[in-house]
Amino acid sequence: MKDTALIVVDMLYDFIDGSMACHEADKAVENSLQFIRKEHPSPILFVRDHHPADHCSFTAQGGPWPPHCVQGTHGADIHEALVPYADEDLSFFKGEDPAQEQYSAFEGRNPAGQSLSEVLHLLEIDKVIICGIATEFCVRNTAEDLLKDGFRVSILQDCIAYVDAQGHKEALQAMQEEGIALR
Ligand code: VGL
Ligand code: ZN
Repeated sequence: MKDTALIVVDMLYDFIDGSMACHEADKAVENSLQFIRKEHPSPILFVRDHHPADHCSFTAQGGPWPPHCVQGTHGADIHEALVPYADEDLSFFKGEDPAQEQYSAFEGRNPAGQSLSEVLHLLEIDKVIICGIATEFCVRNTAEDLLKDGFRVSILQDCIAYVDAQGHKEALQAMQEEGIALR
């Protein structure tokens, strides 16, 4: 697969079996691994929710979510089966500002301070495939930002997990209508 990148969104323990365990997360991880082993996508970029303990999206601060993906905790770690594929330079951390919600990977930065868009352009990528968690939030916002930025975007339907079944269905339908391919 040339010129095509795989983007793995928030396959982190809190979204898999932790404080925000999402529906079908185990299946999404397993199927993503199978896809990687079979198709050898390159590069693979990882998006990581990475909150300070007092983040505004947490209920104690009046936000909608339980504490999750707190920096330095197990819940913020990438699933161990995917770790061998994760490169620091290709990992984009989001939600680090305590005062800002960031669902899109476009708002994240790698350790060198580069954005996802910047790195994809440097690597001359024009097609992206997305898997990860959660369909309605980070996956959708990331996919839509990529589309707006001119990438051809597809989502691996069996490799995504979600907060709410209805929300998941509606998000997939909306994304398809916008021109995001489901495969
Ligand atoms: C997400 C809820 C809270 C996501 C992040 O990445 O989809 N959802 N924080
Ligand atoms: Zn979050």
